[in-house]
Amino acid sequence: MQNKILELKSAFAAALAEASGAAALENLRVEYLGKKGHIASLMSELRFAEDKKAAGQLINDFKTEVTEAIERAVEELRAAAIAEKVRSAKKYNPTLKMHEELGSYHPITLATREVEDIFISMGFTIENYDEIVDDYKCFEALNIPKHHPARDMQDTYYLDNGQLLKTHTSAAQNYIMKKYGAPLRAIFPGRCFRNESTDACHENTFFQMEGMMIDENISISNLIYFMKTMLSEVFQRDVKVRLRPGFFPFVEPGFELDINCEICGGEGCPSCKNSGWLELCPCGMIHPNVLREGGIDTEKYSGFAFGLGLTRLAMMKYGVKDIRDFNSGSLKALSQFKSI
Ligand code: FA5
Repeated sequence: MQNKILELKSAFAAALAEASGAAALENLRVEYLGKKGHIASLMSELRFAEDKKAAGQLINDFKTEVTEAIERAVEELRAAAIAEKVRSAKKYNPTLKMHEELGSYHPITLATREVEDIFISMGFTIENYDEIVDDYKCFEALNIPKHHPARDMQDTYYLDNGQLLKTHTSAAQNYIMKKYGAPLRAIFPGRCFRNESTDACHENTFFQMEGMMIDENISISNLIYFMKTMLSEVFQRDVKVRLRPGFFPFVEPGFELDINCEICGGEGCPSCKNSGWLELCPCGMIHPNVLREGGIDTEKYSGFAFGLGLTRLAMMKYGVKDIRDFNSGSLKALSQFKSI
């Protein structure tokens, strides 16, 4: 029995050294440890052995040896497979150019820059202003006291501390008047927020660009000149616009400047709420109360202001039918614009 075990041991060692691959190891396991394997037949021969106890011990030791050796070989095989996978995997190369395609500018950015360039060429400065403002800046400084019905048109999102997300870029008028005094020419683009339901031409988050010119002898004809220049430069062609009276507590007189819908050519479509016209750029002569609140001498100075709907301008300029596409994050829509 002892000799037989020794023979099997060296046969196993030789077979193990030869076995390459998982299938060979499994065959070896079955050959030695299986129901009809060598260990099982040694056990069945045990009853004929002279020293059953010692022989039994030897068989058990051999069984443990075989079991552990096969387990080790299987584990080595697995580790070698992983190492090979890692070795042959594509290595990260930090110098490699990862994306062939660069992004594109958002159409609002393009429209903003274009309008900015036009006003810079006419001597305006560009101002930046907060998105979170207080009630005074957004309403009271603009001649809209608490409980004024004009507030109903501009519901917004209020913070716990009483501040609010600005509803219009006019919220910076008072700050800029106080900062520069008169004379001044400034434009200030910005994101605006309104708590209202959305449709093809209304968003709850959109962009406006405010413009203000304050100097001696500023009149409505200056206002109309600047509006016309801006629109003909932006569109580079004649676009139909109409001016009609409009009410805003912070201007007197006030106007609504509408653009003929560029999507339907004025026939009426969802983009213009079937009217053929889109409110684009209300404007007017700055109300003396607002000038005074900004520290401007109303005996000497007058001025005009406008609130251009930048997002709507981008709609009309680029033929975007639904304003909600701008905030959609849809790469299909946005990647059509000029790449960086
Ligand atoms: C105002 O916000 C005034 N502050 C504009 C102004 C400035 C008047 C200076 C006089 C002097 P209004 O609420 O109409 O006005 O908005 C101005 C423009 O912003 C609109 O004509 C439109 O083009 C755009 N706009 C307004 N609400 C939305 C909205 N929900 N979604 C997209 N664009 C909007």
